Amino acid sequence: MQPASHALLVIDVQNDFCPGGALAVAGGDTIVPGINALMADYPSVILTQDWHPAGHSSFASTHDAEPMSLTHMSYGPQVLWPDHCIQGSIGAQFHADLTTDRADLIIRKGFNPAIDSYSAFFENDHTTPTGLEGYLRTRGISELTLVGLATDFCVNFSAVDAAKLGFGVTVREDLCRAIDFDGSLAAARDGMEAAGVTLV
Ligand code: VGL
Ligand code: ZN
Repeated sequence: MQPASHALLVIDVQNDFCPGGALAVAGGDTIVPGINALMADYPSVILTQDWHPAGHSSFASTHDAEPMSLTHMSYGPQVLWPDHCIQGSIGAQFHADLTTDRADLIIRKGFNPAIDSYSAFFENDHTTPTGLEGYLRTRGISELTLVGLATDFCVNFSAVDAAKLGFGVTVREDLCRAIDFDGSLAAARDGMEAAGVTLV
């Protein structure tokens, strides 16, 4: 068992990121048994849930644009995604086999209609906090292990933000799967390593 200062952060293991979902990540469902097993080693388990209102600004349909095209928001470049993880939808639910009972906290993100939120810590403006940092610090948690979907977007942004905030961060790549769009996985791995994230 890991010490009380160490938490497992499970990123966005939701139906829409699994095969058959709106933004399916290849093999996204295959990591579920391993994540469930890993929970036994951690005193604290935290889940994140991508949670967008219909008509969210990160959806291509909102802009009459092609899914996976790039646009510019006030906070910088933004990939326009297929509609996904709409609040209350089946697609937004956790994968049915994911053990959710162990979660101390479920943090939802991406609910602000005007700003996407890949990271569990900050919205994509890199300024608006989700509250997770305060939650972890007030509980004395300083070390994080990240698993989930997708390696190159929400896992990556969460891991880099956590490292910048001073948490010790390990990403279990075997328990993550990537969208790998336009070189995004290689760029994400470089960025995580540069930020001091341990990839295993
Ligand atoms: C994610 C794209 C859009 C993710 C969420 O969980 O990696 N990617 N929303
Ligand atoms: Zn999203």
